[in-house]
Amino acid sequence: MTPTALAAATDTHCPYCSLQCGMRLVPGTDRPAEVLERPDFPVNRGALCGKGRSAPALLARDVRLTGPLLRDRPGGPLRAADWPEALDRVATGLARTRARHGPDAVGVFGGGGLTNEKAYLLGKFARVVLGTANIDYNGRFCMSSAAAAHRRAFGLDRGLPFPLADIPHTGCLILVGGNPAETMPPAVRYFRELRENGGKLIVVDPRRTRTAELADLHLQPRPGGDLALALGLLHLVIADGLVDQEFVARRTSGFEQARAAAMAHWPDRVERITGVPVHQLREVAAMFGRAATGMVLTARGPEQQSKGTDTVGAWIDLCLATGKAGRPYSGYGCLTGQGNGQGGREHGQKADQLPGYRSIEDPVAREHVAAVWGVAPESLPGPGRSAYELLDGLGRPDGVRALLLAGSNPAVSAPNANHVTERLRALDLLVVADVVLSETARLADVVLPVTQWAEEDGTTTNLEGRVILRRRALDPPPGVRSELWVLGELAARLGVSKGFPAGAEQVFEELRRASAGGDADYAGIGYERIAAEDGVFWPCPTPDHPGTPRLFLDRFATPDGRARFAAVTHRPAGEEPDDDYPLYLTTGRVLAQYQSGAQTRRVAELNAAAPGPYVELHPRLAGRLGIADGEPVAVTSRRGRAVAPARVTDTIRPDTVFMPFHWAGAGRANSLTNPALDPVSGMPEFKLCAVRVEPVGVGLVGSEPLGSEPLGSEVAKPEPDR
Ligand SMILES: Nc1nc2c(c(=O)[nH]1)N[C@H]1C(S)=C(S)[C@@H](COP(=O)(O)OP(=O)(O)OC[C@H]3O[C@@H](n4cnc5c(=O)[nH]c(N)nc54)[C@H](O)[C@@H]3O)O[C@H]1N2
Ligand SMILES: Nc1nc2c(c(=O)[nH]1)N[C@H]1C(S)=C(S)[C@@H](COP(=O)(O)OP(=O)(O)OC[C@H]3O[C@@H](n4cnc5c(=O)[nH]c(N)nc54)[C@H](O)[C@@H]3O)O[C@H]1N2
Ligand code: SF4
Ligand SMILES: [Mo]
Repeated sequence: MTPTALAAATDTHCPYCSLQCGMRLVPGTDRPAEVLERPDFPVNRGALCGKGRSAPALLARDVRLTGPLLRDRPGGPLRAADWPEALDRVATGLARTRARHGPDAVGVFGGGGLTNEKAYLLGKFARVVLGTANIDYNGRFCMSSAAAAHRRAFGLDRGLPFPLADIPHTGCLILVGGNPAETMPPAVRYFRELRENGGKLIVVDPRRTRTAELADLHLQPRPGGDLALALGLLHLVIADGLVDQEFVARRTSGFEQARAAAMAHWPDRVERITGVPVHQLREVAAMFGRAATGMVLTARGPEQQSKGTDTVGAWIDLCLATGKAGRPYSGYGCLTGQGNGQGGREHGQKADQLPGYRSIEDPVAREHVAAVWGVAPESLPGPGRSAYELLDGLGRPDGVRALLLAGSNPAVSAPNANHVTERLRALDLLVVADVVLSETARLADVVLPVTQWAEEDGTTTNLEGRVILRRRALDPPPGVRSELWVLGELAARLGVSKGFPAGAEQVFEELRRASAGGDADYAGIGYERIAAEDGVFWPCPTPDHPGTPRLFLDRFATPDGRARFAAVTHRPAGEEPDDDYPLYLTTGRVLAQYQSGAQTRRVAELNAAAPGPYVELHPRLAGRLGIADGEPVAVTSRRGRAVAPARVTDTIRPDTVFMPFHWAGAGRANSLTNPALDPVSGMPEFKLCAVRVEPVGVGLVGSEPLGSEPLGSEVAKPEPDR
């Protein structure tokens, strides 16, 4: 049986990445819905990747949760329950923990895939109903270093300060640690058009990716080399007289300190640190420094490091020194990742934040938001722990003991995942709201099945800062509820009967007021307007304001209007290779799988395209280790071990191995990763740790421990359709 589809075609957006490609859904024949192109939507102009095209498979009942699940005793099986029982159990459990251990012993973990409405209400629920400081979300693992650097330099964090459509018009673009050919395929068009227009594209990646293949020049540094690389380029543009003195004097502050720091990063030294030859450094410095306009874009490569914030700061410095910011077709930008990776970081599911990208420590912000929420400013908690710190503390005397988790699957996606799984198991109460029975949901005491993308209205904010509208296209299965409704029911059971409406537009109307006057000001944005205008760029303070596709053209968002240089210097990673663990491991994505794989591993055609984990290694390394292509290899770090087939390829550096992180079990990359945190952003070091690689005798594979997932047998069949 398929869900009831509304008769007409519905214009909406993809459930996955931050491009939020426009698509049209129509009732399906052998699927709940069919996807049609929507050529009129400007971001993707009809193009979709295979994930977007196959997304309706997620709506089928055989892959998803259709009713609440409960565990009656620790270690017992999950069984079907009805909503009143499940909600009572959650409310009682949260209240009991709060009464025994205080409000901060109750925690919330959200996700950057949640709509603005869900993220906003989750933040309000944590602060108003639970009174806890401890709410954070998976965006901490995503773009938090770029966000921190953005705020430090420009006083404001919006991933891209310009629309993607500006990219083809810049003179020289350096893309640092991003692989959009696999992670945002429809966006590749903008990079191709840039080259067709005569602009230069430079890609920085330890692997020669499909994206690097498109570039005029590919720099292939060691993982973690990005900070030194940026400083080396800054050194060269200064030495070669390519600094835009007039721009630096008029629109920036702090250049002298940054210059002094860069001078310690002379070309030979940078070559030694990064492995990038001096002649390439000179070539890039000249190309970028001499171009009339230029952009630097970073993605997770340089950001997911324990020095991610400083690294992004150094790349911003390069833009500022050469006058390539705050001007048309120039600037620094971050390619945000998740479907609502931008909006999800603005409206209060972050530990230190209130809606509108306000600081929870700012008395004026507290007063404004408290007034919208009808509570006393003093009742709002202060800042809580960042994502990994929160997970690391689960079940400990001073940590969170009851956790409500929505929109993330940390048992697969968190760093040091063996340890995180152990902490999740140590909780007194774990409540997971999800669409599918993810690896994390399998660990839960209560699983709440929620509506997804095509089944509900809601807004997301794409990587450009464009607020867009997803329209409900079909009815969810009867046992499934929106988390807006769930939060309202829980609030009522916990004594707060007002302020948690189940209607998305009603929540958005309140979000508009809560964000008014903040950095991310949505006050002038309404559902009808979004639909009429193909999205509206924030800040947009009033209904007659046109929105802001381009930021910083007149001034930066700092108090004095000047962009701030970051005076930073190279430092090693949290862990560097040594005799015991002689290789770098880096991790990332493949085209056909998404994130922890909770959704895409349930889609047959995506699984066919990317069936399982693998370890990419260079032929020279493979030869030295006696490993043949396709043979199982064991990768060991100080934290754990993973086993997956070798993929031998000369596209990777010989000192580095790569694993995608989309799978659970023996091939889980995060069994290995290092939770060394960036001191400013709290970002863990997903992009490098030290490992040892060995062949595994074929006979031994079956006896490998299955990582986090011995639980399948414990889970009773989900409740049948009602
Ligand atoms: N198919 C697919 N698309 C996705 C996602 C997905 O899971 N699957 N997820 C979405 C999300 S949430 C995000 S955040 C984005 C991520 O989008 P990207 O940042 O493009 O993806 P990654 O593969 O994580 O990393 C990009 C590149 O960084 C390189 N890299 C590794 N270490 C380093 C380093 O030290 N320095 C440099 N310069 N580069 C390095 C890797 O080799 C990789 O090619 O993708 C979004 N789109
Ligand atoms: N080694 C390594 N690890 C990484 C990374 C890396 O590059 N390397 N990248 C990191 C990055 S950038 C990210 S963004 C994270 C992502 O990793 P996760 O946070 O695990 O993200 P997803 O796998 O997208 O999990 C989202 C979950 O929410 C569910 N879901 C979908 N829609 C809804 C909804 O509306 N409501 C609710 N309640 N649930 C919903 C999905 O079914 C899924 O189970 O992984 C991080 N981990
Ligand atoms: S690029 Fe991203 S938004 Fe577009 S179809 Fe693919 S996953 Fe969806
Ligand atoms: Mo991400």
